[in-house]
Amino acid sequence: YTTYADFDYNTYHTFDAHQQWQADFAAENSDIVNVVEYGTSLEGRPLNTMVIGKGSRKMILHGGTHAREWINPIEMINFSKQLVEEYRAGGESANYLNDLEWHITINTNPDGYVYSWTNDRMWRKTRNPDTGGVCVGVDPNRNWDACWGCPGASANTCSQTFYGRSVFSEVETKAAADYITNMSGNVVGYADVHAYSQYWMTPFGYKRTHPADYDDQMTVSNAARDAIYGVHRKLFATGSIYDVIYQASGNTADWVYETAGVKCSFALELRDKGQYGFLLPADQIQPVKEEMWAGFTAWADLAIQG
Ligand code: ING
Ligand code: ZN
Repeated sequence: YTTYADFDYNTYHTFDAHQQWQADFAAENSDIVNVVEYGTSLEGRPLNTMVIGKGSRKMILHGGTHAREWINPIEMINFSKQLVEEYRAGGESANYLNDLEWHITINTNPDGYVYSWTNDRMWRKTRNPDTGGVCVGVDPNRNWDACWGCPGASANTCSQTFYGRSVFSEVETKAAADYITNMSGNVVGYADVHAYSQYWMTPFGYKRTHPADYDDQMTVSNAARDAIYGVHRKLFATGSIYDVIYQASGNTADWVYETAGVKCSFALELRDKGQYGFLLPADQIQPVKEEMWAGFTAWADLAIQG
């Protein structure tokens, strides 16, 4: 990391660089950006989130849940930066910060992300060694209290979808859940941002049944899909996690919908469709930024309207 002014938004960065960028971004924009610490990872790294904007309706974005999905954290950075730039420009898009308050976490799983840089580029899970089995790490997207341990997750510690020794065994998932629970109402939107496959998905993942709010969720999903498609003609599939991918129990989006009561809770999968997969070339960071700005703001437009 050199300086904030020299930060390269079109390449991938280490966790420490993300943290330094975030601190500088907040310092440069202290009227509208705050960093809130909500916990500490198992290996002692900060769990923190940027709080951006001054509206009463709150939107939450989680990046970096799975370590190897490097596109997600850098797009949280790019989206946050653009929100503030548009606010400063003072046009119509300034309303994304006037009318909403965004809680954006760059890396919800810092230990995993660091490990994907230092040891194993394909690492997905947390780095918890206390699994009760031979392998390290719990899938943070199977560890939540949403039919935890049901079909669609694994009891095998070596599995990529190992659900953990107990529900919320991971300090990273427990701290994130507590943070959401403690947010004083008015959370109108949530997205857990993953890669890859190009999906904009609703609950549920743990069961085939659609949520009571499915029609409203699909209105948002399809608006976002159409907006994304309009930018670079990348087609995102919409529907429930169960219908679009497979049964996945204990996942974050289901818990945020069912337990935290956030009506528009989504799970996204960014580019691509598998050509590069987790190793998405850095020259796609900019086009992904452009199309996800369109998708997120199509959603925000509906959230502002209520
Ligand atoms: N795939 C997701 C996984 O955790 C998913 C699919 C996303 C399931 C969101 C449930 C909720 O298996 C990746 N690539 O992470
Ligand atoms: Zn993922």
